Amino acid sequence: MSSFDVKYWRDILRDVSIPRDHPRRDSLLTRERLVEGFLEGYVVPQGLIAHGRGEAFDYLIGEITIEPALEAMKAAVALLLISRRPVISVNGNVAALVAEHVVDLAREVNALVEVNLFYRSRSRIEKIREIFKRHGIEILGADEAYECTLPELFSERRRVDCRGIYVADTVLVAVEDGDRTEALKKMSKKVIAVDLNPLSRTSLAADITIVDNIVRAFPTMVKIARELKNMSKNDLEKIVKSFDNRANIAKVLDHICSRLRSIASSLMYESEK
Ligand code: PTJ
Repeated sequence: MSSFDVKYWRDILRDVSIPRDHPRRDSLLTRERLVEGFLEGYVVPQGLIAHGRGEAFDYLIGEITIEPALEAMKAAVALLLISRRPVISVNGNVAALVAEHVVDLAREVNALVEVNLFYRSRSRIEKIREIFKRHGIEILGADEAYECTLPELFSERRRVDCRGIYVADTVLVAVEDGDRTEALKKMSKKVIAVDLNPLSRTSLAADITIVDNIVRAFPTMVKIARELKNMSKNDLEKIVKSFDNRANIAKVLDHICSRLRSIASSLMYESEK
């Protein structure tokens, strides 16, 4: 079997441009960024599949940031601002789609950024480290001298930075499978998740779940951080305390159900005309 031909795929991508008036242009351009990350060797093929699952949920939501997601983002930013050691965890998909916004958010809330990969390899870690260096920060998780292990987690995600996730009080994870959130919770850490699937294990296990596409959620959280960062600790704590994750996920599911019901009714109405 021949090896994967990166040049072949790059040539195909270069020759096909997405028309400016294509109704799904933004979504297709997002895909292209992931494919580019794959050809660069830091997004895994499984990351492309994971994105497709996210897109399906985004389609059901209506490809917009809904009110419950905004409420969750406000609580998440407030929690990051009052945390003593907040860490934003990044993987291949996050690096490909929102690296610049992760850096902006980390600066606004004074968080560290750490690379943590399910399909861990030295070369992927170095590539992701370079991306963040280009955006002006040195990330944790790349230096094996500082490696600690999360207990009760058997995937490569157990390998974390002793100066970062291991000692963090709050960890923000995005586009991630469920195991690590559960392991972080067992260590009494607060977990914020960005996940388009409201029913995923990550979504259900996290303290604050933001059901939104990372390409919308991260820039929005940067704006919210700029608005909230001068609030008193007391007021920020009130925002966090008044947030109920289960109720918020229920509101997301209600949104999806009523949106689908209304589409179904209009299709039925048209067919009866
Ligand atoms: O880079 P690595 O090695 O750490 O691997 C990362 C992947 C994505 C392959 C790994 O974490 C994985 O397999 O994830 P899952 O189990 O497929 O879960 C990903 C979750 O993120 C799913 O619930 C998706 O619906 C959701 N998701 C996908 N794309 C987005 C998303 N949520 C928000 N924004 C997206 N763009």
